[in-house]
This record gives sequence, structure tokens and C-alpha cells, in this order.
Amino acid sequence: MECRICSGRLRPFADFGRQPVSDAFVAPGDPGPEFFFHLAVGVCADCSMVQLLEEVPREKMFHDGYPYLSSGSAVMREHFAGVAERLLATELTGPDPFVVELGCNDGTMLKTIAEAGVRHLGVEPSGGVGRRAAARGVRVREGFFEAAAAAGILAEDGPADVVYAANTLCHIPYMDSILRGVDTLLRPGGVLVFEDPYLGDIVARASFDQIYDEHFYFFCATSVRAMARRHGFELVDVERLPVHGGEVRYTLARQGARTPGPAVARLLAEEEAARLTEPATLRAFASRVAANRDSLVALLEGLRDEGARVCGYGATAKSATVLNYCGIGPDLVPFICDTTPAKQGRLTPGSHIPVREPGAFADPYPDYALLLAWNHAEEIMAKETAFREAGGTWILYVPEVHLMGA
Ligand code: DWN
Ligand code: SAH
Ligand code: ZN
Repeated sequence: MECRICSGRLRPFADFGRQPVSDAFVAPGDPGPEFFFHLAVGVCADCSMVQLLEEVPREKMFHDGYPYLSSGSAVMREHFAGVAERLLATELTGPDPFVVELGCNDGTMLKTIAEAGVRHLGVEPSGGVGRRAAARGVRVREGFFEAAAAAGILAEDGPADVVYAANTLCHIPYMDSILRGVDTLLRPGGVLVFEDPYLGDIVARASFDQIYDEHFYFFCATSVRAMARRHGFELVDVERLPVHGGEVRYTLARQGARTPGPAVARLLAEEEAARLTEPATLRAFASRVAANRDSLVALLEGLRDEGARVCGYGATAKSATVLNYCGIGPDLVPFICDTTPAKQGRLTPGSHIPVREPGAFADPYPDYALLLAWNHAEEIMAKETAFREAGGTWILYVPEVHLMGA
């Protein structure tokens, strides 16, 4: 197996078996059969990039019916408003600035840029969510970003000051084409800013459900710096972010264009001290994950046997890995409630648990709720205080299986 970044040798370290497309929620009349692939992860012996061993064709994941909406979390809406404000104040201050967002989804970030009257473009292959962005006044180009698309955008709009991507670059195996495209599109002093789940947090918290079809790469400063250099870019800034269970925002500039900030060397040193990308560290992570699976399954089977009422909260893409890897079906979790219209009334991929509207949660409250959207725990627990007041108990499985009751 070859590294998708440098063709180096991949060392596999964790295997989650047969998995479905994580956001392919099954509609009642769907003809089937569902698409499955082998979910396993490895680390490159040469450039240290952690990545999936098998790639799911992009059209199977990102299409008109892609259900995920960035605006589904109040914390994320606030986060992206802050991102936009900061880009406006720091990078978009010249005459007639231009920003391109890759994977703009429903326009949660670019909405603020559009309202400020600044030139922008969202590139979004998933037509349904892209139309939601357009309805908010965001300018959208439907399609996958890659080298050819970049040339088209440059011809139409001219060079960009910033290319921004949140939770999107890690979704794209064909990074060579992406970085060539960014190089085409950015003006000489421009920057690529991207934020994605951080390998350091995934390992520290054993948050194995960050691993699913859409998440192809698991970035850290060490591997991103190596990846950037292959394309004439330099990693000039990193910033840890609390969202989605721990992310890092990376800033890349052309080599020599900006002086790297002190945070880069600090994070690189931290990763080295933790031996973050060494096979022994990653194998230890895999062992903790297997132990967590066993205790989660034992807990849910015990609750079923004693007749407790259980439901799931948040039909996340991440939950596909948990549910299918642990073999959790409707016998252990009879339904999951979720605010996303395109998921409701459907079944979770592979595990076939019905997804219901949020009102189903309190009607009546279950005894236990498995928090599949654990990355939004603070936001969800703050709005669902009545659940615990009514005697309900949350089940979390990150960083290990634990209960949060009254
Ligand atoms: O990287 C990705 C991230 C940004 O979003 C994509 N590959 C796909 C998606 O992953 P996810 O589905 O695991 O993301 P979230 O943000 O953890 O999904 C939360 C889910 O929970 C959504 O379906 C909405 C739902 N939800 C809810 O029902 N009530 C969320 C909140 C905050 C709530 O209060
Ligand atoms: N940026 C949003 C959405 C993340 S979900 C957020 O952080 O909440 C990932 C998004 O990337 C999806 O909307 C998907 O359609 C899009 N995507 C996938 N491949 C892409 C590509 N090659 N170019 C642009 N967008 C892409
Ligand atoms: Zn490599």
C-alpha cells in the first residue's frame, strides 16, 4: 500500500472492518444494496501522514442528496462567524479582496463574508447543500475543487487572497491536484487556511469515530509541513481549536513569503515528544479503541437485558463507525433523534437504526441516551437539561465509556 501524498510505504495500525458510506442514510423505498468498503488506517513510513487504506469514490459520498448541514450547531454557527470576521480583519484588507471556500456546504461561513459585500466563491460538489448557501446570498460554484476547477476560477475571477477550507481538505485523497489548484489560484502573497480534526486529539481522546469514509487524512503539524513542502508551500501558522472534539487550523503560504510563527515549532516539538506518528503510539491507540468497543457493547447489552429504554442522540457521520464496528443495531439502540431533515425518517447506513425528529427524545424521555454527537456535548447538554432532571443518563464513549446522570 502506497501513501497518497508521497508514495511511501504505509504501515496499517487500525482496522474497523466492513463499513457503509457514513452519510448514506437509507430511505424506506431504497432499492439497495448498500455500498460497503474496508475501513482501515495506516501511517506513512516516509512523510508520517495518517490516512485510510481504501478510498471511497467521491461521487458515492458527495452528491445532491448529501445530508450534513454545517448550520446544525449553534456553536459552529458562532465559530464560522468568528472565522469570517477574522479573515475580513486580517487577510481581506487590500483593495477588492477575494476569498474562495472549498466545501462551503450551506454557506455558514461565507454568509458573513457576503453580508460584508466582499468578493467570494464557495466551491461545493453537493448540490443540495450548495443551493442552501445560494439562498443565503452566497456565490456558489457547483463541483469538486481540483486543479482544473482552479484554472477555471482564476480565469473568471482572478487570483484569490485566501483559500479557506473547514473539514474539507481532510476529505480529499487527491491532494496533489488540490495543492496544484491552490497554487494556481492564490495571488503571490496569498494563504491557504484550513482546519480539520487533529491527530493529536484523536489519539489522546481515543476518538476513533473521527475515522470514517469522508475523513481520508488525519493531519498533524509534522505531516502537514511535509505535505506543504512538496508543493512549494510552508506551514507558517497553527492554532488548536476546541470545535468537533479538537482541531488544528493550519496556514500555508508560499515558501519564503511569510515567516513561520512560534506556534509551529512548538506544536512540532510537542508531536515529537509525544511520538505522535510512530507506529507504537498508533498501535496503542488501536488497542484502547478495541477495549472501548468491548465496554460499550457490554454496557448496552446489559441495559437491554434489564429492560432499560435507550436512544441515540445525533445521527452523525461519525456514528457509522461506532455502530458498525461495535455491531450496534435497533435491538440495542431502537432509534436516534436528529435535527437534520434529510436524515429523519431514514435508517442509519449499515446498522439500520431509525432516525427520528428531535421531538421524539422527550416523548417520553428514555432512561439512557447514547451521545453520538459527543463533539457537541456542551451545546446539547445545555439545551437538554430537562433530560437529566427527569432522571435520564447520558452515555459517552470518548475518551472512554462513561455515564453522566443526575
Ligand atoms: O467533517 C464532517 C463534519 C464537519 O460534519 C463531515 N464529514 C460530516 C459531518 O460529520 P458528523 O455528521 O459527524 O458531524 P456533527 O457535526 O458531529 O453532526 C452532528 C449531528 O447531530 C447532525 O446530524 C445534527 C445533529 N444534532 C442534533 O440532532 N442536535 C446536532 C446538534 C448540535 C443538536 O443539538
Ligand atoms: N465546511 C463545512 C462542511 C464540511 S462537510 C463545515 O466545516 O461544516 C465537507 C464538505 O466538503 C461537504 O459539503 C462536501 O460536499 C465538500 N467537498 C468534498 N469534496 C470536495 C472538493 N473536492 N471540493 C470542494 N468541496 C468538497
Ligand atoms: Zn507519505
